[in-house]
Amino acid sequence: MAESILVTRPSIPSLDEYIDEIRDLWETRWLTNMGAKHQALESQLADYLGTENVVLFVNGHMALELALQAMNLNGEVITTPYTFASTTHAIVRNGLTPVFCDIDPMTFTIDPAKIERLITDRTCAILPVHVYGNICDVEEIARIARKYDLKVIYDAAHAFGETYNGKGIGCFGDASMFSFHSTKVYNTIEGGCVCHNNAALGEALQDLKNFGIHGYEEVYGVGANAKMNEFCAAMGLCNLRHIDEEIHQRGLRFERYYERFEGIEGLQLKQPQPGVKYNYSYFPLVIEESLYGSSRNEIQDVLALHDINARKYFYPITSAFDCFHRRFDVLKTPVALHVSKRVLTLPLYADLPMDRVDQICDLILSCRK
Ligand code: T4K
Repeated sequence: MAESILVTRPSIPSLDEYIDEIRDLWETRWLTNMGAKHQALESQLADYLGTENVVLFVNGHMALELALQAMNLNGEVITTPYTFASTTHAIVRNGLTPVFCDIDPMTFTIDPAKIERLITDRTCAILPVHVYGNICDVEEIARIARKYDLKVIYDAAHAFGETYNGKGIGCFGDASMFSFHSTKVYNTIEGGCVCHNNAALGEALQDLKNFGIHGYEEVYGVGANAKMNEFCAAMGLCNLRHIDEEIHQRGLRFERYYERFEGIEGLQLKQPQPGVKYNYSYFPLVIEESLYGSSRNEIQDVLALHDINARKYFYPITSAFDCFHRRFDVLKTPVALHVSKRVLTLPLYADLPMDRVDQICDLILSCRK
């Protein structure tokens, strides 16, 4: 019986490499609170991501939530509903109001042509998502933000290591959040960071992640505890040594899916974007039942019969979540609603055997009618 295939599987270093990396923790007994591994990782990540400053966090969600808090925002934040729960929750948990903008039908990122009509005198920020590692229209978003004096915080959870016109993707906007969750291209078990180039913001982030403490006797702010510990930072140091090979291996599997599905009526594939170095984080497939003959749900069920777990990232759209009790009108973002009902993200990870990629393609192609 073939091994079950999950939508993703974390890459980890050899046990020996990890043990070597954490060995000194047994001597120093410095396990958390911005220790040596934490400091080393912040500096190595700034180099790798090509950004001025990196502030590490316990996970991507807390990084995003505290980045919004650090900016002292009030009012409405224009964002996308086509994302993981974290993006919208970070806004709402800050007491801010999400205003949902529809997405571009090709990239699934926020449609910049629809942003300006949503701006009111309460708008304080735009929170776009580089979903699946598809890069938002950063230039147009910057133009709008300048015109209306809005902050821009990118949810770059899926965009680790990507560049746009040779520039690290974390350099755009006022801040960008990356997730280092186990399911991501690059992981620190749990973890995340905020990239920024603003000293005051950096200080606020440091405060918020450590109770607002400044030394033993001064507490400047009502912060949280969102520090990355040394074991996670050690995993990050190891995984960073292998990240280019990780992305290369993912790319080979991504390309195989692409070759097998390209040009088939009823299947929409993620398109390459000019100027973007992609990280092969996800393989989303948008299935149009009226052209393909089978629906997304039917295909997911066929894969499940073979113990293959493809996922509906992202269904439902966040504005439809039960926790919001129909507060938002999902019909105002018809493209996001349409894509979310048709999308299936296929298994993709560095050591996914190529014959299993072919098996997944064969099963999906066998559903064509
Ligand atoms: N913004 C965006 C756009 C995001 O996508 C995310 C996270 C965030 C913000 C927040 O970042 P973090 O706070 O998470 O750093 C998963 C991940 O938990 C989540 O990080 C990710 N997005 C989201 C897209 O996917 P679930 O609920 O689908 O996870 P789960 O447990 O079903 O795992 C997915 C698959 O991964 C499993 O089928 C098996 C595999 N897996 C998972 C884990 C945890 C493993 O093989 N090993 C593991 O340790 O959310």
